[in-house]
Amino acid sequence: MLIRRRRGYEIPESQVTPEHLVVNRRALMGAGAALLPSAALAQQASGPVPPLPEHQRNLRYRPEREITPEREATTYNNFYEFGTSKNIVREASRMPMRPWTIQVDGMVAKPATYGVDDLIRLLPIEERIYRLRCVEAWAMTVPWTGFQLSELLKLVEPTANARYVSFTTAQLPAVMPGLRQSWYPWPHVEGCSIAEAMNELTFMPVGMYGKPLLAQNGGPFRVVFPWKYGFKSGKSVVRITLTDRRPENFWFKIQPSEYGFWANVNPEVAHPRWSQATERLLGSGERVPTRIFNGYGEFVAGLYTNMQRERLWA
Ligand SMILES: Nc1nc2c(c(=O)[nH]1)N[C@H]1C(S)=C(S)[C@@H](COP(=O)(O)O)O[C@H]1N2
Ligand SMILES: [Mo]
Repeated sequence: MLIRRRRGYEIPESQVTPEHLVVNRRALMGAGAALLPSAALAQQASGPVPPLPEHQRNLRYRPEREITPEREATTYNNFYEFGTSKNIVREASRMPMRPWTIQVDGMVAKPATYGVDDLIRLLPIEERIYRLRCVEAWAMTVPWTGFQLSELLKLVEPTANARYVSFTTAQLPAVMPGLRQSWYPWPHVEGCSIAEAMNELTFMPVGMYGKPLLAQNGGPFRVVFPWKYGFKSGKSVVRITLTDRRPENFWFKIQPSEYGFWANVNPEVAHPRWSQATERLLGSGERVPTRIFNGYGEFVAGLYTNMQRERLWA
């Protein structure tokens, strides 16, 4: 069912993936000595993670690319709480995944705290294959299992004054060595407008490749906005808050000139330090053209009409 085709523009991988922040990398090296070796971190017990219930693939969201090999998607990760390298699997594997609760609060009629397994039981889960485009210009195509955020929001009933949704991710100092890098504005908070949250594409994965979501990919529960740069897709979410104020997101606080609130993918708007015209596919290493809204314009372009004065692209 996957569409496989050869592309005329295939070129050998030659470009090194740029890093988010040259400045902070330097700061990091200076502070490296202050980091404890991970073996010294307290280990925490995790309850068992049940397998995912039976579910179907939703064919409405066409990958238009080969699925990234599972091994690549689960071993090349961006998760600063565990470290700034792309190789954080070992650190992430120490994160306790059960019990895991998600608090949904703010401007809602029925605030609630759910166990992740309760949500998996309560809401219709399905598989969707989405492309994910990191602002650093690498990309992957992943079969996520989860539910639409709009289904969860229906349970809590947002009030009429709710205009934004913020996602707060886990802050577990005992297992997250990255939190000791105190110049980062922890916890990782991301946000979107209520219209974006209600859009059918906004997805809350609890699984990947048919299995429960691994810690390094944001297990047990994350958000994915496939039309935005990857930094908007917060991992290991513990709280979802409806608000009337635009949330200040993590990367915006670090470098507002490079990482805006909307952060929609656009090949024609370069990052201040590199082009966004093409992207490197994890696995094959192939370089392919980037598409506006990461190829999801038919679903989301309408969200941004009459917003020309906003900085929509990154
Ligand atoms: N909590 C948290 N969420 C995060 C990040 C992070 O460092 N911390 N990195 C983001 C970035 S920059 C990207 S590209 C994606 C990467 O997701 P992946 O490792 O599953 O590919 O997660 C996003 N979510
Ligand atoms: Mo990213």
